[in-house]
Amino acid sequence: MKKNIIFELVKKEEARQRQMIGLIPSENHISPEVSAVLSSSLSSKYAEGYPGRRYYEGNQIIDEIENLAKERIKKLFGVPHANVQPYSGSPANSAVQFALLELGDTMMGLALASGGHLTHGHPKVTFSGRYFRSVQYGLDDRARIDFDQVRELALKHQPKLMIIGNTAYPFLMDFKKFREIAEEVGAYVLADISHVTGLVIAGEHPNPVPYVDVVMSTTHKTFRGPRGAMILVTAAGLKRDPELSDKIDKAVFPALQGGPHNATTAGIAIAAAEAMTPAFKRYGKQIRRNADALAAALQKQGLKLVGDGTETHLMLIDLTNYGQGFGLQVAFAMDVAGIYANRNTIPHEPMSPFYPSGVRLGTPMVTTRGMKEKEMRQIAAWIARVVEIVKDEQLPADKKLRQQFIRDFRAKASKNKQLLAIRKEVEKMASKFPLFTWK
Ligand code: DSN
Repeated sequence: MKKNIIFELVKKEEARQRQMIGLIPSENHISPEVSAVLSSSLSSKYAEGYPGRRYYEGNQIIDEIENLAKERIKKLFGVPHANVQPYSGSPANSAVQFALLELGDTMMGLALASGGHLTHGHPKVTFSGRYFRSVQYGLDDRARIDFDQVRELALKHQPKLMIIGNTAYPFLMDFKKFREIAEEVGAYVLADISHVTGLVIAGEHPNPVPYVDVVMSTTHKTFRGPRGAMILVTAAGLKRDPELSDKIDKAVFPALQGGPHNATTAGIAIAAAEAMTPAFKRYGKQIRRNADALAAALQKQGLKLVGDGTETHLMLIDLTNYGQGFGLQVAFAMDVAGIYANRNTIPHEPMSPFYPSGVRLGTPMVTTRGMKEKEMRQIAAWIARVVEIVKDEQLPADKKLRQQFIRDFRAKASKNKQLLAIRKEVEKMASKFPLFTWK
C-alpha cells in the first residue's frame, strides 16, 4: 500500500518529541485519553450555538459533552460560569475585550517586552492595540511587576479593563494588589493565567478567582489539555455586572467565532477530570521543584537569569553578558543539541524580538515525562556547554549582514560535532522517559 506522507510525518514528529527534551514553557504532552478524543468523530459535527440552543440538529451528544466540560471547569475553579468554546488564547482574549469594551475604550496590560502577551494591548500589530486605547505597564528594577506604575497609569488613564497575565514573566502575579488598584478606577479585571493554570490548581500559584472578574486560560499549557481556551466568569464579576456571562458568551459566539471544535471540548472535559486528581497536584508541585532546580543549576553554571530566578514554571536566560541579540544562536544551537526552547526578548531588550537577547525555558513538558531534579541539573549542564560552544557567534553590528550571518551560522551549527555529541547524550537520557507518565 502507498505510504501516506502525512502519517509518516506525524510519526516523525512523535519521534522528534520523544528523542528531544522540550523546554518551551507553553507546551506540554497530553494524556492518551485527551489524545484519543481529539481524533474522534466529534470533529465531524457542527454545533454553532450553546447546549440546548444550537443552530444545527443532531447535537444531543455534543450538548452532553459541552455541559460536562463546563460543569467540570466550574467545579475545578469554583466559578459560576465557564465558556469552553474559544479556539485558543488570542481569540479568547479578543472575546473578553469585545465583550467589555467599546471601540476606542482604554485598557491596560503588561507590555510584551516585560513578559506580557501581544493580545494584552500590544500597540500597532494587534487587534487589542489598534481598536482600543492601550496603556502598557512594565517592570521595576527587580524585574517584578511595577505596581506603583500600574497605579499611576490607572489613575491617569482610567482604563475600563485591566489585564494581568504573562507569557514570559517568571514570577508570581499578585492578583489582590492588582484588584485593589482596579477598584480605585472602577475597571474590570481580566486575569490571563494561560501559563500558570496548572500551578494555580496545584496550589503553587495564587488563585485569581477571588480577585478578578474574568479569568482566561488556554488549555494546552500547564493545564495539559488540548489546544483551546476557556473563559471563566467569577462570582465577583457577576456581582459587579450581572450580564457578564451573557456578554462573554455572545462575544465568543456569534461575535467572533463560528462552530466550536467539539473534539477539543471533549479533550477539555477529560483534562479537567485529570486536573482534579491528587496526581495532578503532585505534577504541579514537581513542575515547581524542577523549575527551581533548573534555575539554580543554570546559575551555578554561570548563566544569568532575568530577575535572578523563578517562582513559576518558567525562566529567562539573559545572554547580554555574551552579546546583545545572542538568543537566536543559543536557541538554534540548543535545538541541534537536542533541547528545544525559544528565543525571547528580555526586559529592556536592547535588540528586537527577531534577534532577542534571551532564551525562555520551562519545566511543564519534562515534568510530564517524569524527569526530576537530577535530570534538571544535567539539562543545565548541557545548556551551559551549548552556550560555550557558540559563544563567539555574535551578530554582526551591520544590520545588512545579519540575515546572511544567521544562514551561515545555521548551516555550520547543524553540523557542529560538539553539539551533535551533546545530542547523542540527550537522546540517551530522553529515551528513558516516555512522553506521558502521570497515570
Ligand atoms: N505563544 C504562547 C507562549 O509561548 O507563551 C503565548 O500565547
